[in-house]
Amino acid sequence: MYGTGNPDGGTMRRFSSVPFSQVSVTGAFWSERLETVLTRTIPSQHRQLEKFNMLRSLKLPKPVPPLTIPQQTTGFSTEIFWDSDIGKWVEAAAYALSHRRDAVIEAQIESIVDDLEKAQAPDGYLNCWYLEREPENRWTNLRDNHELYNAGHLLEGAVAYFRATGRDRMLRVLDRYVDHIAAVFGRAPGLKLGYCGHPEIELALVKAYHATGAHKYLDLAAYFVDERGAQPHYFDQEALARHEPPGKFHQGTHEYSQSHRPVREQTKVVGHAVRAFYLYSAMADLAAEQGDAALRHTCEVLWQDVTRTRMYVTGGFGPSARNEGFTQDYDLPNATAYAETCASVAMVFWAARMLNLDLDGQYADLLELALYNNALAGLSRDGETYFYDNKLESDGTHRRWDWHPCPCCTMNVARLVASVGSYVFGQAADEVAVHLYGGASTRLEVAGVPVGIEERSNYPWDGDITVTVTPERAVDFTLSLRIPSWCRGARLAVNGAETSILPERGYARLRRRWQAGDRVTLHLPMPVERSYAHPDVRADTGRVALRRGPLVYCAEGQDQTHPLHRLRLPREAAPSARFRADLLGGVMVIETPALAILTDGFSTTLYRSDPPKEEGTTLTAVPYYIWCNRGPNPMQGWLRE
Ligand code: FUB
Ligand code: ZN
Repeated sequence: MYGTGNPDGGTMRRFSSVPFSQVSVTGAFWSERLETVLTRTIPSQHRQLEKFNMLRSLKLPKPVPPLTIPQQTTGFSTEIFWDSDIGKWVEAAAYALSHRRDAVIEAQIESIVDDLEKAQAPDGYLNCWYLEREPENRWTNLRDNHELYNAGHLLEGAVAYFRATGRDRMLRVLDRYVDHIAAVFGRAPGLKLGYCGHPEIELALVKAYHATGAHKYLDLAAYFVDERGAQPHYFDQEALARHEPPGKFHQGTHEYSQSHRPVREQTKVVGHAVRAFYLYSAMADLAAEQGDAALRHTCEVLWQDVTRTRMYVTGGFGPSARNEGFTQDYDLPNATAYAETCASVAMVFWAARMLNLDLDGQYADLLELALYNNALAGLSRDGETYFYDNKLESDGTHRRWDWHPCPCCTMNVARLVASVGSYVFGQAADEVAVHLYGGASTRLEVAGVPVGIEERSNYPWDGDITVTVTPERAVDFTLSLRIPSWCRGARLAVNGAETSILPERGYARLRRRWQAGDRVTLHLPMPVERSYAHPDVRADTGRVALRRGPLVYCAEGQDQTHPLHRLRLPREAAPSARFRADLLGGVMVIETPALAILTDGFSTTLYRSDPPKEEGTTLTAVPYYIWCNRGPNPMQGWLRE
């Protein structure tokens, strides 16, 4: 029934990502994270899905059990999108199977597929919440109730499982569901002009198209993207049909779901952050598949907007808990930062797609930033606890969860790490790009010749990188190595001969006849750098962040000699980096001379006219992604200068 091709019908010249199933992750940093996710995160998540009744929700028992997740004041329970969490777990687990087959995981997925098969209605409809609790209300509230979002995640799980094992039973179930959806939504007479309040299904449909070659998936994705924001507004019509005033809903604005205007007319990144980046990912996909320059241009405009005004230094997005999303330009509070893990995972998806449209280092830079910092912080060292929101400052009360009433981030970070190899290499007809470093190898066909590419390094701890090229026979192609924008003074040599680097938009592009065993060495200096925010970011005025290479650092209270809030970093202090094998499994820490403000003379006095005394001390900073792995404690990402 299904092919495995990767149809490239679009006319827009582009790269494609080399899938992680063709990439061996060999470097210490990512091997450790990957192993943790495969051996601990994915099995423990299955236990949690069981413990919190989520797997049971697929079994549609009668009488209908009470809710596990109580309704919020709005009447909404996050249980309504449990199908999506299960779909995401299947996807992550399928990625684990692509690394190594595992009978237990396969049996767990098969059992989920059994339940989905049984639950599916004769007409193909498959949403366990509605089938069980309110069958009469299908497709009546696309704005809030995640029906198509759930379908999208199940579809992504089915595609991943099919790709990992060749088993297509789940994909067949989802294929029937997609046929049902296509018979309900669209522009033909009698169909509903709807789309989902939470974009997701769009990018899932493009994945299904890639896996099967069936154009119906792409057509439906294009319909959902193109119809979004059209007038009269579907969500308003739908509300009227439910006898509800259209403007009266929990968020009160269609910006929340990026449906406030047609997507091609959008110029500001607004609303819920995860929804935004899933939508833009699908838009970038469609731009590539359909050669749609307008859609691509919109993606570029939105990219500029978010990177210039609405992004945390850690590659986190969406400052506000109220809408889990964006507010105003430069509004980037630290202690209340939402910066949901899912949003950074979604940013990685979007950035990867932009990079395939256009080999421009700005996309890889942000992909790397979001991946190594905000997204990775979402998963603990032991792989079994999580951050949902990623603060940049804590008084010691922010803590990791072992599960969440809305566990979206848990499976999102798992599927990201399990597939991290997909973000390393990009390929065009006669060009191979290395986007990320850290130790990885692949074998692919370039200009008609099988070529092995091996990248070795101890990245992100140091920037000495060796890339070895092994074509089966000599072949001309371009090897493009990313020169990150954070790096100054990069040096490059081919077979020992130093070559000047003239990066084209962030890549050193080496065009030559490659022979087996050719070696490129790249040196990316990684001094500790200070980072200052735009002066209109009120939360960061007078503050400085520390970075080294791709990693952003933070100070945790337990590493300091004085309470963290009493430390400041003089501008002239010279920080240095030191590898600490004894700390957190081995990390590069930053140590810097600092000043501690003393309480001397304040014992019973709250205010006085003499300024407090200060004394010299050392401030220690650890990579942001690893904070809060020794219990909750105070933390600052932006240090007082
Ligand atoms: O609504 C589904 C998911 O749950 C969103 O993507 C997250 O932000 C969380 O609200
Ligand atoms: Zn999330």
